[in-house]
Amino acid sequence: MSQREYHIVVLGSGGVGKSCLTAQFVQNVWIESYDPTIEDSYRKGIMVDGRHVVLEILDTAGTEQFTAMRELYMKTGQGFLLVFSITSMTSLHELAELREQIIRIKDDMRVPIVLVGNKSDLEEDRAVSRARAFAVSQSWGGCPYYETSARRRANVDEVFTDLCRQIILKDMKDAQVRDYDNPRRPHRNQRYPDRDSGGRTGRRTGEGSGRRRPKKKERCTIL
Ligand SMILES: Nc1nc2c(ncn2[C@@H]2O[C@H](COP(=O)(O)OP(=O)(O)OP(=O)(O)O)[C@@H](O)[C@H]2O)c(=O)[nH]1
Ligand SMILES: [Mg+2]
Repeated sequence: MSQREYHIVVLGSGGVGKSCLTAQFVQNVWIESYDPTIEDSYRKGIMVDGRHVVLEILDTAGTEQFTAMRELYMKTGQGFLLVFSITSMTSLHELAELREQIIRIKDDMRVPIVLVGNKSDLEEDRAVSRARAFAVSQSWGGCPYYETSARRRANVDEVFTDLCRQIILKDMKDAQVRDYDNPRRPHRNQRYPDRDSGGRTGRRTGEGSGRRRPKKKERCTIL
């Protein structure tokens, strides 16, 4: 079974719990103290739907000063956990700009993103209603919304697994498009590999080739 490696970036304002979530997921530890992050990276292997994948997780600084660095990890990241604290409406608002920046830098509206409302154990200090956060996730193309508690280790595995699942799905769709667009590579579902004498495996276009491909525009509609 092939092993895939995916790059995940954890983003959000300072103090919302990015490092605590990451530490719980990777090391199963709870960190009570607050030590602002500069930048940390972790690796963890997990099983997702029967596949073994390795996650390379970048825990970023909430108080970001180096925009150039941010652009770099937004380019290399394949999936993003956008974290706010349910005790701070400002921390939710600040995510909108980050999301726009991700989409702009990657030039792709379909970037895998999970919206995470952390500190769900602090219900009495809640400043962001579930409905409000869910509405935001819907306005972001229906990305998943989870409430987590790093303190109680609630929904921690779920957010990373969901994001990973989205990345895998996108990877598969992108691979399909590449297969279609690269005439030198046979399509993985090609049914008649021996039909062309001389072992040609490229795309056939002419009348009577026996296999007609949909026009490019139609392919996009399917995806
Ligand atoms: N009650 C509660 N406190 C939390 C939770 N997650 C984090 N905290 C606390 O919030 C503080 C900040 O947590 P961090 O994980 O360091 O926050 P961060 O988002 O990494 O902050 P920066 O590195 O500055 O961007 C710490 O004191 C944590 O103990 C949670 O789920 N519940
Ligand atoms: Mg941190």
